[in-house]
Amino acid sequence: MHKVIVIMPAYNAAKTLAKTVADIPKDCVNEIILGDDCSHDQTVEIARSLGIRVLQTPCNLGYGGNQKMLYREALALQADVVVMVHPDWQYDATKIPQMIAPIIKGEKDLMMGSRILSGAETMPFYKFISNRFLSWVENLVMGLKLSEYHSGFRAFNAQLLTTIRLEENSNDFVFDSEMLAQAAANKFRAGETSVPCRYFPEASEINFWRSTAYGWQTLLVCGKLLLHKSGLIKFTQFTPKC
Ligand SMILES: Nc1nc2c(ncn2[C@@H]2O[C@H](COP(=O)(O)OP(=O)(O)O)[C@@H](O)[C@H]2O)c(=O)[nH]1
Ligand SMILES: [Mg+2]
Repeated sequence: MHKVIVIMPAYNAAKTLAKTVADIPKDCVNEIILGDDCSHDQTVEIARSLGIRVLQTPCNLGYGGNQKMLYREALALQADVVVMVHPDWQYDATKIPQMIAPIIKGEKDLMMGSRILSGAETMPFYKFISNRFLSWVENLVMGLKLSEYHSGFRAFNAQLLTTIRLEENSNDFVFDSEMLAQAAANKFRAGETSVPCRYFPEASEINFWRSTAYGWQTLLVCGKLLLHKSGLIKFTQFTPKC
């Protein structure tokens, strides 16, 4: 039996957390862990009332810092598969069985829930265009053959999570891009499944300027990976843990 743990990096997710947790199919998930990054709302109280495990960052670390804490905890709990989903109810968590099936069968090491495959009709236009452009660059550099690299719904096996150097990544949003670059550098097998995405007022949406910074930082990660792969400059961030 595979142990499946769902992790949710949360920041002010009080309005959407219960709906996200309700959608998680409990029959194929062993544990749900919420990481709270010093939210100003009732996220922690609601998580506790839902009976899920709650971790709290000592101070506001950022989205990547929160995820580092969560992957560490999931691995300490002997997870075989870790599913990361945003707690803002944007991604359809009922799709967890489709996300983890190729990992459990041993065919893939990581799976992405793709909004592009599901049509992305609801995605704001500027996000759609930048997502398409960045994903095109990332396919050229990382070669994971994914329709998108920016989904907030991902699944990984424990071997990948114990091989890549998560601790060397940013504590900010670009953590997600760095993780995929590390997976590519270490030749892990990636797959994807179509996941509908919702855009609605209570969902968490990083603003235009933070999205722009994330885009540039993602391009920088691609540049670093190109240098690393060419052998011109080796970055330990992309090497496996021994
Ligand atoms: N630590 C931290 N987490 C955040 C912050 N803003 C958003 N998040 C979390 O990161 C996830 C992704 O951000 P979000 O705004 O939803 O970006 P989107 O993927 O473009 O919708 C959210 O679901 C939140 O849980 C923040 O300022 N700090
Ligand atoms: Mg969101």
